[in-house]
Amino acid sequence: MSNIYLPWNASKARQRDAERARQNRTEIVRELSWGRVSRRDLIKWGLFTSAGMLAPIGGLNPFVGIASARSDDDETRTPRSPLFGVKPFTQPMPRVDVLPRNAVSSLTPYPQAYANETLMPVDRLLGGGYGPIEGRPPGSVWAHQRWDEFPPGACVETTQSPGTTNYRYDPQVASSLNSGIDPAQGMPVRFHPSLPNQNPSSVWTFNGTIPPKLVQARYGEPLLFRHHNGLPADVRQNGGFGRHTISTHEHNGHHGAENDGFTGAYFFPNQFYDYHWPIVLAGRFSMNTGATDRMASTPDGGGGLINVPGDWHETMSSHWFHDHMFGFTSQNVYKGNVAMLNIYSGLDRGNEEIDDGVNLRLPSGSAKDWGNLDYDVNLLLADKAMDRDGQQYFDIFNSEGFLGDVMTTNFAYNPYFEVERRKYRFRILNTSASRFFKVALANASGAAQPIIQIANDGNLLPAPVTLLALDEQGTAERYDIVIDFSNYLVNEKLHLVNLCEHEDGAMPAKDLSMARALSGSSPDPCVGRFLEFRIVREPAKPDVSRVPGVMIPNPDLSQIPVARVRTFVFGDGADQKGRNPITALFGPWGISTGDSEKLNADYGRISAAPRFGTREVWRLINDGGNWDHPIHIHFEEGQILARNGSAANVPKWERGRKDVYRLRPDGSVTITMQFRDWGGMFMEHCHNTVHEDSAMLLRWEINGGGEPFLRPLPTPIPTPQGVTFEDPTFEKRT
Ligand SMILES: [Cu+2]
Repeated sequence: MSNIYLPWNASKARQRDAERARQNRTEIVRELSWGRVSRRDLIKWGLFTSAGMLAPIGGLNPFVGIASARSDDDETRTPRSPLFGVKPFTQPMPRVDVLPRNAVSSLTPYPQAYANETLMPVDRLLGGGYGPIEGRPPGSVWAHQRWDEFPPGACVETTQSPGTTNYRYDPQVASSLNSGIDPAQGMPVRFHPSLPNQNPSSVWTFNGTIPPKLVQARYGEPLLFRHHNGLPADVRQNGGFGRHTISTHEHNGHHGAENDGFTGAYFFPNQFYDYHWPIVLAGRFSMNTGATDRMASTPDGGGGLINVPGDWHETMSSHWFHDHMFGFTSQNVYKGNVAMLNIYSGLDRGNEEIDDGVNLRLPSGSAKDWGNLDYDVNLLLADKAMDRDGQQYFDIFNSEGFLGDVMTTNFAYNPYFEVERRKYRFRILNTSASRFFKVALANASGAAQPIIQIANDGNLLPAPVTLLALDEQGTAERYDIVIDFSNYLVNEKLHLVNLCEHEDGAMPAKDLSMARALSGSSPDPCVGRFLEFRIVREPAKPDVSRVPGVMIPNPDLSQIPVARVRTFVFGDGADQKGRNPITALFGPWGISTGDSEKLNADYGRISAAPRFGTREVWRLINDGGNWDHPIHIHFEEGQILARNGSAANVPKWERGRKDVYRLRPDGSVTITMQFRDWGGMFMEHCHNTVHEDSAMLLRWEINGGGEPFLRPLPTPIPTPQGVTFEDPTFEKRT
């Protein structure tokens, strides 16, 4: 298959045809986002074939333009996004915007264990009448687990909003560490100062602003995350994509399911949802319960440590949170519902000076007791696409995935970042809808330079790994790296380079050599240099940070029996048995549990129910060679036991804990997890968000045997006037 983007030098006629086809496709996305057609309709009309391509259609559907516009290969291609003459590396990269942590007493109304069912008038566009102010499902099942035991020690309050200029940008670092950006200047929503400002309806983000947000949290200090939905009540005020209902997933938070952002527990405009993130080590209620192990600890705010219960080998660091709205995750995340969460601990406290025998002293800074960001930089990567007017848009090329042609870091098109001549930590997150990256570091002459990978997903590795290129990085994966700029000279420039070439959204087409990626010959516009490092000065203070040879060894599971082995097969040609249009999705993609047929997502159906307190082995199998799937399992960290059946195939950088598992074409991954501490309904799905929305998702539930969790849990059916419940269905032996 040819590349989905037309080359720049395509003829005017080809560009015109492709533009017309693009507009027709965006019309489909719009109708879908407004709820005027369903995915089921699109399938019925033949818009998806089993191969996932847009197909010619008959007279049944309202999109009359499509059939005539589709005549050859160009019709599935798209015109390049206009860059209005903007050159790369001409704008500074903004550091992430830190959301303020406030006293819980600042919240009105005060948060509570059970959902707040106080009634308010509902907008007539949402059916009128009255509905609860909090969108969390009511009752005991959705009450915060162990609320009295874990009263929140801080809160973060934010509102999902249409795009607006940021007058409260707080990077928590001096301007000299933020490439000279003056946060008081006000930052409009745009990919570059010379690109058009985005319309409020084109971008929806936390507080409606850019740069992307960061929340800082620490173990032992439960956080209350109050998320307001400030999106338009009119579902059509969305710029043609994105749904105004949201559910916020703290990606691999070890929290009760009521705080996980379950795909069916979404809330409506004008409502809020209180997410309670207790931030405890896994094993909190079964290991080190007396908190006697100093390695399991958290910064006390004054240079010391407070011990916390649980297994310190489960300490996590780089998280993120994003929308998980059923069927609309790809659109909403792409639109801007994405932020990062750095979790600090005694081991990884974000202070490089404190020398207490626990602190790993990773590059960060030293002014504050914990959470210094001076030399600890969050990088959110995403490929974007713009329409003729320069407005962000979303397209269904096909159900294999969505590719943008404009590379962004922290929402900025190919920026530069000024650094000192010392070590930096970068927390790289892939927030693309479908695209994989493969990141390498090039010096001025184009030679690959060493990168030290220290973490994979939320977890510091047992030992650092030095690489000349990182592995392919799927959507939602986080790779934390250290770059030592002291190996270079002041005034030198280096670049992060993407080596991974796509032809479509299904999987990487190939990984290029550095020379090939830098040559400009790739038809994929997102290949090549995307972030420029400018070494501007010697460090302000001597660099005392370290990258220790031993970081976090894996939890020892050798004494824990395997209660059950399960198999999940990910592929196409799936069926939908569910009849409820609220809980059932349609699409080519699905998951089977072992030898059963593949099923489309139905969040009312329970496909697995591991027993509380046990350990299981899960085999994740990709049954096709023409696509890859980055599979995310919520709630519990896993260890990879084997790739394609062999432990020897597990690379060094995957020998820690993970929460996203790239299966690779025709590949399989065997993992092991324990199910501990909290209960409720969770998910397992492909994190190619287009696959996820095309029904590659299932619900699993922790079977508490009646205590302390109800079983099976009722399925929430949200409405603006309140959440109702239905009995779940089951897939054979769960
Ligand atoms: Cu997938």
